[in-house]
Amino acid sequence: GLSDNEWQHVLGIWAKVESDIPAHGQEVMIRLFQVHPETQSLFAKFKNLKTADEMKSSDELKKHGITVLTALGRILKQKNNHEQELKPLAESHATKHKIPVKYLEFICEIIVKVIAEKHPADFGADSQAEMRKALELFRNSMASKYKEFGFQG
Ligand code: MNH
Repeated sequence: GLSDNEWQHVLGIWAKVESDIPAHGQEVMIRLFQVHPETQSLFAKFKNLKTADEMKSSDELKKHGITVLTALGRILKQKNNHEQELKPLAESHATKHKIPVKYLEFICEIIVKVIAEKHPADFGADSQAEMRKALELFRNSMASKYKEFGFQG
């Protein structure tokens, strides 16, 4: 897990994300689909969105970005004890959406990049490393829960 100090930094950065969850979420989803187009095909409801402009004007996509970052924020706030909070998410992503761990890696890296672009003054190399560590913890827990749900991920 992370130290108290590392969590304090991670949650301090997350507070900046929370200053505008819709904009951060929208940017994360659009970037995910543009950098890793194969991820878009897993979303029945977003398959039809072709250009970045179409993505930008989709209320559904904006709403989904909010859903994702809100859920992730709730998990981060549990620090090293996220089991209860994470379990339903792992279950749906393992058994219903069938999202490979690799794609979780993609989105986590994009989240770090988007925060870095939006908050360059507050999110230097050390903070980025701490955020990566927190997201790695999240991913590792997702991966081990996936296996409990019979999905190799
Ligand atoms: Mn994801 C639905 C959170 C990464 C594909 N996701 C949801 C929901 C939440 C959520 C919350 C709605 C409740 C549920 O179905 O469990 N998702 C996350 C978080 C991350 C995440 C916190 C990582 C961070 N999700 C991903 C990735 C993909 C993906 C990566 C695919 C590449 N998620 C989905 C799909 C749905 C979904 C597909 C269902 C969308 C819908 O049709 O409403």
